[in-house]
Parts: sequence; structure tokens; C-alpha cells
Amino acid sequence: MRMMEFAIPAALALAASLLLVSCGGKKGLKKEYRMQVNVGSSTYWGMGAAKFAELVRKRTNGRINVKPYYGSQLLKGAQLNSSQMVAAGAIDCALESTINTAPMINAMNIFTMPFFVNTYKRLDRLEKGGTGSAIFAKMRAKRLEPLAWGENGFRQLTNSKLPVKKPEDLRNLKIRVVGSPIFIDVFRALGADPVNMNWGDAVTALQQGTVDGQENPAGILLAVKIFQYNKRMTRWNYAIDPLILYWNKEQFDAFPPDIRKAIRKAAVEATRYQKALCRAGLDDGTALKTLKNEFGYDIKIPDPLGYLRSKGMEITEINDDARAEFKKNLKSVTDSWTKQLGAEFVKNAKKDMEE
Ligand code: X2X
Repeated sequence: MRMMEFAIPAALALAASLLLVSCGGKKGLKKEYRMQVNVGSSTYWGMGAAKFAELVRKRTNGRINVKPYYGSQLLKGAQLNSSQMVAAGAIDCALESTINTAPMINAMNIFTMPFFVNTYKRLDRLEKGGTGSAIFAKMRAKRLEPLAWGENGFRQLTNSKLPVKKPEDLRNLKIRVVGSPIFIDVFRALGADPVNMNWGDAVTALQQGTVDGQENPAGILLAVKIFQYNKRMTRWNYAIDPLILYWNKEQFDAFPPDIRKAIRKAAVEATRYQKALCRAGLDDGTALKTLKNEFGYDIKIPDPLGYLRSKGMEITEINDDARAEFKKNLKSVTDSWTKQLGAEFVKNAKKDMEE
């Protein structure tokens, strides 16, 4: 009888300690939390991921060790699979573009609706408003915990053939796009020849000249030295892709409250830095000030457009007439995507941006 009284709690204690070990040791924490990032470490996006890892380590006193895996290594390059992998718990967290997460959360295509967002101010309002919260709620329902908005940036067209000033100039240009349906729709409507491929393969395709051009924001183009392959850029701000820092929801919810709080704080701070990197020299001067005053960081390329010009790029700015012309050609795409996203959702997004 005595033996039994002793044996049961001892067995329970042993079982409990084995459970802890199987969960990865002390307090069930893992040695490493793997983070998916589609692009390389030298992009502003990649630098934001490194900042997050650094801040999480600092704010949790080394208890949480996030390791970014760049270039979609964890996905073998298949950039559109990030959200599925994080939701399934095969990857712990991600700093990912809304474009790459859109196959799971259709509402994220709102940022890629052609000539819809247009300015940083409108984007900020969209993220902070009901649209942003609705997107975050949709993520939670799919087992992703959103922690903060980051940014890739306004996407600009580059090519090796001619300055693109109007829709006709795009005719028959072979343009690499992400394999997300809205991109194919947009470039087909403009008369181009869109080819979808992962970003990892796109750089090789640009190098080898198997595509004439691509569309990406400055923070990516600087890192891959786009001027080596494409000398023409059209600055048309036709779409933007925010990034979202997200974590597998079940795992995040199971962290003790102090760790959750520390991770959230790190996410907000890291994305503030990351957004400022992407906007530096492209906004009204706020981003450069944020980097210097809040992060003590002197960015290497404070004037990205001037820098690209100094490397021999010709940059075409789109005027209002040209923008109207592009929009006219894209009307069927805008109409069909408004239907796919829901007329009410699109109407509310417009309202968010105007407030
Ligand atoms: O694939 C792209 O074009 C990139 C790098 O911008 C994204 O991941 C959406």
C-alpha cells in the first residue's frame, strides 16, 4: 500500500519529465525556431528578419532562438507554400509577403489590385483600418498568428529592351511574375507575355536573358543588382506587397505570456526598422529619420533611384495620363478581382484608405 502511494506520484513525475524532454527541454522550448524568408539576407526584407531574430533573443534573454532561413530553403524554393507550412507547424514562423501568402488568404490580393493603393499613406491606413484587422482575423482562423506588418514595397517594372511608358510598350515583353493568378491576369491584359516562376529561378532567368524583365520593389532590386541585367525601369507603383510576420498559432498560444509579449514587441520594432529600410529615400524623408534617430542606422543607399541611375538605369516616371491609360487596359482585371475579393470588402478598403 505504502509502495503504491509512493510509486504513482513518482511515475507521474517521470512521465511529466519525459514529456518535457520530448517537447525540447526546459519549459517545452525548442533549441531553434525556424523562420521562412523568401529572399536573401542582404535584401531589406532579409535584414528585417535578422533584426527580429536579434530582438527576440535579447528580449527573451536568450530563451527563444529564431533562425531565419533565407531564399525559401525550407520550401525548396516553392515560395507560395509558406503559409501552409507554418499553419501545419512544419515551420515555426515566417516573414512573408502578402503575395506569397495570398494562395491561402485570398483577401491579401487587395494589395496587388492594379493601381489601387498608390501611396504609403493609403497603405498605412489600409493596414491600420478594418481591412488590416479583417486580414489578421482570417489568418488566425487558418492557424497563423499575425504579429506585425512589414513591407516589401511598391513594385516597379524593369526590362532589358525599351523604356515602358504606355501599355503598348509592354506588348510581347517576356516578364517574370510570381505564380499568383492576379499577376498573370494583369500582365496578359497589358499585352505582355508573363512567365511565372519562383524568385530563386527568376534571378537566373534574368542573368541568362530567358526573360526580358520582372517587377519588384527597390529593396530587392538593389540587392540583386538589377542594373546588371535590366537597364530600364518604369516607376509606376502599380502594386505593393506588405510583409507580415507570423507564427504558427498553436505554438505561439502555448508560449508563456512573458514570451508572447516579448516576441510581439520584437516583431513591432523589427518591422518598424524593416519598413523604414524599404521606404528610405522613397517617402517624404520620414524613413531616413526613423532609421537614424530610432535605430542609429545610416543606410548605405539613402537615394535608391539616384543610385540606380548612377549604375546606368533609365527610370521612366508614369504621369497621370499614362496611369489612366494603364488603368483603362486593366479594367476587366479590376472588375473580375473585385468580384473575387467581394465588392463589399473592396468598398471598405477604399473607405479605409480615404479616411
Ligand atoms: O517573388 C517575388 O517577386 C518577391 C521576391 O517579390 C516575392 O516574394 C513576392
